[in-house]
Amino acid sequence: ASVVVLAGGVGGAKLAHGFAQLDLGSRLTIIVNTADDFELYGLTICPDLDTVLYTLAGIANPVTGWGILGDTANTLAMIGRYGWPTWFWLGDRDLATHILRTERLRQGARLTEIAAELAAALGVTARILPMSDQPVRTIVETPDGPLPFQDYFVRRRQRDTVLAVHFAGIEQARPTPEVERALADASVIVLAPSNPIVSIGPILALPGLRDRLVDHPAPIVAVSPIIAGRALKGPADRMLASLGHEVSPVGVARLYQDFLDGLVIDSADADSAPAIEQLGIRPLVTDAVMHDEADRARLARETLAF
Ligand code: GDP
Ligand code: FO1
Ligand code: CA
Repeated sequence: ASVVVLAGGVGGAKLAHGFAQLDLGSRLTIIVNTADDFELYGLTICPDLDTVLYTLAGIANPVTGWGILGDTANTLAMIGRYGWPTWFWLGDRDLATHILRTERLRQGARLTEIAAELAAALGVTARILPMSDQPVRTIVETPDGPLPFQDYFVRRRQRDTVLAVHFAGIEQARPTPEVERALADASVIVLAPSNPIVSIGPILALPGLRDRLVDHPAPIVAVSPIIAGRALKGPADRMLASLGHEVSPVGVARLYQDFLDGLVIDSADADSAPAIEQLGIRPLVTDAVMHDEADRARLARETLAF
């Protein structure tokens, strides 16, 4: 089987790591959101790509889910001494990734090639594909005006009410040839339990991509990031609510209704199963919380079997 996982950062990386433990080798492809990417100190930073990379390489910080285990922040401290803003925590080792990525982009390499080089160097056999080689940037509309995604998420700590979300550059962006080929060859497509609006949303918004899923012959299964009316981490629950969606697996199912065959939900949401079936989507009720590495592999295995 060739498995394609669509993912954002921390939540997506956890399930992707579960699939990586199933020994699929290069038959596992993870298509990663790049709309969180941004530029800081002249460097191109790709948080979701790096989160997936570090998680699969086994060097992710287990507490935050992002960044590198045991990283230090001497560079950032010096940047602060120069009086520059330091609200985005960049570790010294993590900075190596951003420096080399930025240099390779300057040389004319595609983000896809760079992701492959970094993954190979860290011994990752799964294919980590940016959703696009063209820049897409999430903009969050708030009562105080539009905010670039990381300003909303990190600098302002997701405190602003989200009135709307749009993806700057999405009309000019394209799924990469590698993404197109992976989707065409997929025998199963999994939507990781990532934020439906700002992690999965940009991938689905790429021109033509959603239609590919609607027409796809393979089963398409999602894992709900919403459990018992809440996101396990981050603003997905508040974001869904303020954008007028039901904060439940049923609300998630509705967002993917036009192409989704199955939805994995937590036992805490077993009462949502009939409403999901009513939408023409098969529910699988199981333990959808990934506490440790064994949970990740178990959830991946159950999702694949489903
Ligand atoms: P980000 O890019 O770092 O914000 O991460 P993602 O968008 O990939 O994932 C965020 C989502 O992951 C949140 O909405 C969480 O509810 C969800 N999440 C995190 N851990 C788990 C888990 O163990 N199980 C499930 N089902 N969802 C999870
Ligand atoms: N998230 C934070 O909440 N605070 C940070 O300072 C922060 C730094 C950071 C550095 C590198 C990286 O790859 C990710 C980082 N993240 C940080 C996580 C990331 O920006 C967000 O989790 C996602 O983009 C939100 O979807
Ligand atoms: Ca993200």
